[in-house]
Amino acid sequence: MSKRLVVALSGGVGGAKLALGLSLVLPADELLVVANTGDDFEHLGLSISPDIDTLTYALAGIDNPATGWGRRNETWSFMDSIGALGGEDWFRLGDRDLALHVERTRRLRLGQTLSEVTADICGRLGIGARVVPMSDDRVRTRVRGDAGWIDFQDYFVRQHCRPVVHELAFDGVTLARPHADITAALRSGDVRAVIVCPSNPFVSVEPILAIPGMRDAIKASGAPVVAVSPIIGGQAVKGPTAKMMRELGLEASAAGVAARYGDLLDGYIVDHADADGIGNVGARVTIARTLMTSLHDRETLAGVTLDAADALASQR
Ligand code: FO1
Repeated sequence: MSKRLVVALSGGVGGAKLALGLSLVLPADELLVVANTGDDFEHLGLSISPDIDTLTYALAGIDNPATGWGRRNETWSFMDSIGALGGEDWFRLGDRDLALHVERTRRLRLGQTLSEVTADICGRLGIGARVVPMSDDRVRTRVRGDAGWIDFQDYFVRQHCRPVVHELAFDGVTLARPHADITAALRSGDVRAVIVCPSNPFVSVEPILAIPGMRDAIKASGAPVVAVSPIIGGQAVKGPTAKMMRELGLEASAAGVAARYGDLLDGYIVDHADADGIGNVGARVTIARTLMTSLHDRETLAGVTLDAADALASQR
């Protein structure tokens, strides 16, 4: 039986680009995307799951290409009205995007699980690959700045990542269980590769890995684990990764991210800009263009990542 399932771990914007690339080079039934839910929060009475939605919109081809989050061809009447009423308009919910949050909130209140809602919405948007929340249990990323603990979206969006990050916490993660579809896939003996997408390692990937049993299940899968560096030339492509690393006292580099993943990685895809200083990161390094600006970039990087995994598997 040839190992054929690819399990990808992803947060929002950066990870979603590679997830889309993987979905374009793999048959739909050979890709399972594990979505971070640590960014989730309740806002305006709605249950918001930013990384799930960013992945869903990217895989459905209806994402906003300029921002990477939210939908394209959006209108903003609701936001304008909320602002005019003195409501909270710092977290931008477009009119079409809003429908998803309202409908998900309704279904969750009826007792459906986040994964059930996600699977149904992905089906309705024509997505063949599986997008599975890392857990149906509540996990919330919190950031400790100078003014104390705040929710992740307050840090990331309302305060534009300005607060100095002293500490991160994933509330609820110790009680969270990996979603059963993820553990079943990892135990199937049928996994070709586990791909760590180029999302923020701290707030997008670590919540996934911090779920008890997740790391062990990944290692027990027998599949090569290959990560794509989210840092290019010492900078994050988007978002606060490099700033966070410096504030957390870590080396803001591709090597620093690999060190953060510890002994999890078998392969590491690093951009040409970081090739010189990468050194020994405890994983086989592949140098490639990791900046994804076009669809072709996404597909090419997905191919590079899968080739690296297959090469590692062939040496096992
Ligand atoms: N990110 C922003 O920087 N500003 C926003 O107003 C914003 C709104 C938003 C709405 C829905 C959604 O699914 C994502 C949204 N994001 C916004 C992105 C989101 O905060 C981040 O992508 C993730 O939480 C980090 O990966």
